[in-house]
Amino acid sequence: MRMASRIAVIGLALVGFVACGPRVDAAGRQPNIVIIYTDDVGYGDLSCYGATRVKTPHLDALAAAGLRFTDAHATAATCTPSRYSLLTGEYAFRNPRAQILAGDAPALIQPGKETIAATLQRAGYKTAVVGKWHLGLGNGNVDWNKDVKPGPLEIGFDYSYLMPATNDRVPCVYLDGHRVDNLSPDDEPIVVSYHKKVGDLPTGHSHPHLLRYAADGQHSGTIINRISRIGYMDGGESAWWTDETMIDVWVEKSHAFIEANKDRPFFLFFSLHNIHAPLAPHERFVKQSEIGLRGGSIIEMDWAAGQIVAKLDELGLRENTIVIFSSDNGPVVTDGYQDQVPADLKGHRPNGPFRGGKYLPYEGGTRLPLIVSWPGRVKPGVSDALMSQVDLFASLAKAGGATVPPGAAVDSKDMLGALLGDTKQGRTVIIEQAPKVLSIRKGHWKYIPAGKRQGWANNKHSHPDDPTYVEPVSEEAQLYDLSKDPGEVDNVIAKHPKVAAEMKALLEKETR
Ligand code: NG6
Ligand code: CA
Repeated sequence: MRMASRIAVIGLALVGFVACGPRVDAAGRQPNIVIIYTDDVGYGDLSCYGATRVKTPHLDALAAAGLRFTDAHATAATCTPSRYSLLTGEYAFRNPRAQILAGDAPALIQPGKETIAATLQRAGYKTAVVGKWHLGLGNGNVDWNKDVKPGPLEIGFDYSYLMPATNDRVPCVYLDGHRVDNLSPDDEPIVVSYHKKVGDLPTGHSHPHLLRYAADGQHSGTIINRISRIGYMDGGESAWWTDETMIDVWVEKSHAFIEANKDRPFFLFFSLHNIHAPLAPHERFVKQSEIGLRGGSIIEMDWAAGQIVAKLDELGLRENTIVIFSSDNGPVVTDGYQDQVPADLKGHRPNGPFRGGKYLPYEGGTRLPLIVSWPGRVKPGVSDALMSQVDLFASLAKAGGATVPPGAAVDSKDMLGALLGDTKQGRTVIIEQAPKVLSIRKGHWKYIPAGKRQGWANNKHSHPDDPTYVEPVSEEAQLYDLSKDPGEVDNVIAKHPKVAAEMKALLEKETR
């Protein structure tokens, strides 16, 4: 064979390998996988998604070098259900316990239930979760002074360093594996209750003058770091977190995990507390914000994402690492604290062009940023494929050369082709879960069934000028044509009764 044609043949073989061969690089390695998962970040909160009042240069760079999705969804408009779906590949509405959990709730994903971490672990990955958990721990009656289990280590993670629930819930301590980190023998024992006050620590109810900002009744439990939380705790003072330095802790733990595993495939679930209330970003980020604390938390989150990418670059791992950025549910402007956020927005629209946000059945509740970067593999661009986080399980398993065991991840479809930009064809149908209502998308149609209460009540304290606020207008069924009306203002159900009937039947079939 002549040299030129031999090169052509090798070239063609390489193209074929990249397009449809195993998901390994030229050296035969499985790609590392990093999911950067944020809390309550909306579609409009990143500058690469149109924000102008706040800049997210690190995520913009990730998007410019990768794929940016415009119709990608969390499975739910709240945290625990979305996280459950992401990790198990199962729609959360199938599990009645998969609702926003208290900070002392038992483990929602019990040992034996398959997770994406376990699947990748069996395929040779080292696996870690760093950051927010909010999927329950233990089996009820957790003693926070002893081993707290089962938790992530029992369902496929080799390493975990966690905030047990949310930043607005006790216990306000870090959990390193099974143990509360930094606990001192001199500390009073940690006690946690969601039913009654325990110990003598001041609460938002009894000592409102100690607070940096006022809170609603629900968020007026124990005060830690001048912020009152949901629930009550006592003891463990050496172990209390400081909200302002939490980001540095997460980044440091993630860096250490990446460094320790740089020579083998790893999966890191980097689960940020940003930008969930209470907002307490570090002063160095607040200083950069034009739109107050919420902007500061976005800038902090962007910095943290940049730190992970920089570590991959530094170690020469970037080419062979899939980095995925997304959020667990849509944005909320007032979520328990009087932190000046509504007044500080200055025209910023956390939900971009969409209606509603967190807790709501509208697109703002689940349509979120999704960025996928894999420099060795993904061609930069923008994709309008309809995507759901429930499919990350099957897709990433495939990318990592792992096998999904039979009966696991029942709702997860292999969407790797769409995720990597080989095709613009995503799902045809997704379910969007808001508290008390399941809606359905098929192509450009969106159907919200009639219902008593469609989940609006949770943002009733919101400011009427809040762009994510939705009047609890209608208990009627709603049909929207998103191709003409992405903002879901024009209910066209009367004009399209046949489409509505089909969507209703499909919703019932898919959620049975
Ligand atoms: C709600 C809390 C809200 C927030 C949410 C969880 C009240 C009135 N509201 O119950 O403040 O903590 O739970 O947010 O308590 S999530 O992003 O983790 O789903
Ligand atoms: Ca959330």
